Amino acid sequence: MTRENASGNTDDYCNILGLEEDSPLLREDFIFGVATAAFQIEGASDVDGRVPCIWDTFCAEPGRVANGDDGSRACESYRRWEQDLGLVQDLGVDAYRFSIAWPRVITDLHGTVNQLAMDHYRRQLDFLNERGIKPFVTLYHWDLPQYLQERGGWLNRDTAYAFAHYADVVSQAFGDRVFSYGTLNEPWCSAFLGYLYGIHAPGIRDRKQAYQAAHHLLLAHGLAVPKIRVNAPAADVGIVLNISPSDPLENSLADRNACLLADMENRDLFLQPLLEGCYPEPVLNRHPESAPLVLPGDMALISAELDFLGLNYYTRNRVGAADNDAGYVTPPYDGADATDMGWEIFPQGLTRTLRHLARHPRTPALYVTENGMASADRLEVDDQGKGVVNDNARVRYLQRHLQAAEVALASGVKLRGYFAWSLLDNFEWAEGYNKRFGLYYVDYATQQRTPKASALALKALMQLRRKSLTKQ
Ligand code: IFM
Repeated sequence: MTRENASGNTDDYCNILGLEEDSPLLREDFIFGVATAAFQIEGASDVDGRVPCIWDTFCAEPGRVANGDDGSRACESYRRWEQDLGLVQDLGVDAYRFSIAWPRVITDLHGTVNQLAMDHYRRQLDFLNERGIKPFVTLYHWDLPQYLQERGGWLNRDTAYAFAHYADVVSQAFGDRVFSYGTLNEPWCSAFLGYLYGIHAPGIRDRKQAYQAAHHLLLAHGLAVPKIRVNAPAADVGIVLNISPSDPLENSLADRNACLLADMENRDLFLQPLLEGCYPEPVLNRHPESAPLVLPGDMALISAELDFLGLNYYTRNRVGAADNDAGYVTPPYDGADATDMGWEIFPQGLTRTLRHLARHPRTPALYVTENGMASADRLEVDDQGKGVVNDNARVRYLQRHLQAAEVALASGVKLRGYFAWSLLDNFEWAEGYNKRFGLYYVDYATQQRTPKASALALKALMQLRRKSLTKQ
């Protein structure tokens, strides 16, 4: 194993992701994949009739995004899609999770469908299906069309109906070409980072608006599910949540109670409506003035049966009691084992969260739909003049989280798959292009992609799995 000088030969990486040949993660039916999102990779923000989205607007506002970066170019993946899907194929994974850009597909308030965009995504789906790679499509990964924001965005109930129309159009056209439809990616981020903390588009800071946005996002999901089921009866339908478990800053009663509050607000405000058709009472009781307007029938729609729940897992939260509006604080992590985002590396939290989810009788099959880390990767040149990126910390991160997933699976959790975030370095929202999460390094000046050690390690793991499966 020549880790110091990545040669690009996957034999050198034979099993550095550390799974034994008989690991349940290496069984044939366990799905490995990589994930991306449209706004983060596509660029081409004004090509083929795409209209602006809230992130185009947000990026144009001074001080919102690091270095004033925007998504107009990103990884140019709209144009280079064939090359990028080739990278997915080369990794040898089973699935590719990517999002469709709503502002490409539906271009105005009347619901007009843009055929050029539909053709583009159909080509991608055909490419994947022809090569036996399962397409996991996310319908909403934060790129709300600006024309809807001008009508109030997620504060306007009509946005939920507009989403259902968009989901109907996409699922009618693509049907079972899609293996799995995820309605929303991380509605917590859309509602809380967008409307409570103001660090994502549309940049608002207001708890009442955040809770209302959360309800309309969940309603959008609930309205879309039956449409997708009719149009794509063989496809799976689900939703993706980001969950970071909470641990007390100090082992005091006050901090332990603060953790309960934090988990209820950040996790249960999204999970409980989906699984039980109601919002967590303690959250509404603490913030009665912020309770969302819920109309009769909404909760039944939101809690319809799902085929899967996706978990995006990165870190845990350290939580302390506070005399503020929320009742708790989550101070930045100051330990040495942090990623480039400043997030603590805490694989045990993945096992814990999967087990927590699995305990609920209505929890459907689970996937880890995102897991990965940002690191300050450097592109180097080896003796043969070849580009190499020794992202050893990421390899170790993936290894530890795969092992944590394996522990959960072995203890009976219905975990069906694992997706690494992300295929490529890309636009990391308010952090712009500063933070690199990719398995492939992107040189943004030349748009050249270089496999990092982590890509070679995943590829080697997929080869090992194929070998052990053919032996059986
Ligand atoms: O890049 C994001 C992604 O869009 C959603 N989940 C978390 C990732 C890392 O921050």
